[in-house]
Amino acid sequence: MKSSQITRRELLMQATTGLVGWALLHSPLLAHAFPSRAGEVLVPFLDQPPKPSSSQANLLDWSHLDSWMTPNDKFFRVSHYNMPEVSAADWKLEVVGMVKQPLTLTLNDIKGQQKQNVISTLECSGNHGFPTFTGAIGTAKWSGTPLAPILEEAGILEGGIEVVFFGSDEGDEEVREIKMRQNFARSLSITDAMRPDNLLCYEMNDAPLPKGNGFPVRLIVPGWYGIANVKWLKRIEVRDTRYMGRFMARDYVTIREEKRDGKSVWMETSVGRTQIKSLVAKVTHVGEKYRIYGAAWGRPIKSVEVRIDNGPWLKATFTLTQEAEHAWKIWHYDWDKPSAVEHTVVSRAIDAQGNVQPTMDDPAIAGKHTYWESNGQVVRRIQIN
Ligand SMILES: Nc1nc2c(c(=O)[nH]1)N[C@H]1C(S)=C(S)[C@@H](COP(=O)(O)O)O[C@H]1N2
Ligand SMILES: [Mo]
Repeated sequence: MKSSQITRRELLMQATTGLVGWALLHSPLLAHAFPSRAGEVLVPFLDQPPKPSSSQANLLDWSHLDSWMTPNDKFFRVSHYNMPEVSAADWKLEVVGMVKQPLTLTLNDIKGQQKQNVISTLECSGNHGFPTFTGAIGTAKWSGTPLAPILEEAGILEGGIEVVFFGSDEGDEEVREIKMRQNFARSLSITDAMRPDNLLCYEMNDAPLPKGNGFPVRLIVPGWYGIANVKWLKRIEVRDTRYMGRFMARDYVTIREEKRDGKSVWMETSVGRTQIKSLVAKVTHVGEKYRIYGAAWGRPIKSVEVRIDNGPWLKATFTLTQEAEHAWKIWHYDWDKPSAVEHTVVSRAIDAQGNVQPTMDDPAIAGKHTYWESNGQVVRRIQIN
């Protein structure tokens, strides 16, 4: 049995039957658990947002983050229309439009293709856009077949510029009094669609995709915000014009006021690639030894810095050394003997090119009039006793 085929349940069974050492060496999941310190006690933030309730999209509770990978039952869900009932036996994926050879693929056809995995973080671009929505993020091992060879097999015709991905879920939309019953859809340019790490994904953390996360097949676009990762996929259509449906051109449009020579230029852009981001997830202590834990993601992260009150920026340490280009990095900073008063703690991520996660008053964030792509630094307040 290959380690990658071991399920979480099997792992838990091995853990309880005394094979913990073996499991630690071989398991992708346990090896990624946070190295917590014995007797560690959580220090609650003073500005703790309302506790995420299960009805609220199964949001991540940052202060209880204890693993690199998010278990399926704890993974957030964001769905704009209904939750479609899709039977695996009847499910078919059409690849149509400007292609030489239209395809109709069954689930078995997809599973019969080359299998590929990616461990990547999925974040809703609305995350941190408003106070009660701060846990729409998770990291999973996604498995499926690469999208590019399927598009190559269909053969994109000269003039095709976009690939539109349709889900099975549907809702009512209205534009200029025109009423439409339509499926959820998003598009990618041919270049973006052909990236080798995009997957037609049918497994999440080695289990079939849960119903709420797109069963039986969803698109996974590593490095892009949640919205691009179309669930309950049913049709892929190559087109010779830009697709301008609700989730490309009306919703999930960032409206930003930029200044050019003192004049406002209003930029409206479709949400796409993830932005650089980090945050302080939790603070714990063992006696006087305090530790700040957090995560950083969105771009290839080079370093993370922490700032306490108005002090200097201090270098954080990466807690886990796993390298996965599109997955969050977990970090910590050891905060020795903090004074027994109220403090602020904040982090900032720095990417490989030296770009720094902006503060909330940076024009990139302050000039943004919509809540999407809210990647500004998150300041937390904490009382040390
Ligand atoms: N078909 C379909 N795909 C969808 C959505 C949807 O409503 N319908 N929501 C999108 C949004 S906004 C996000 S953030 C992610 C969330 O993925 P998850 O529910 O698996 O966490 O799915 C995306 N894919
Ligand atoms: Mo989203």
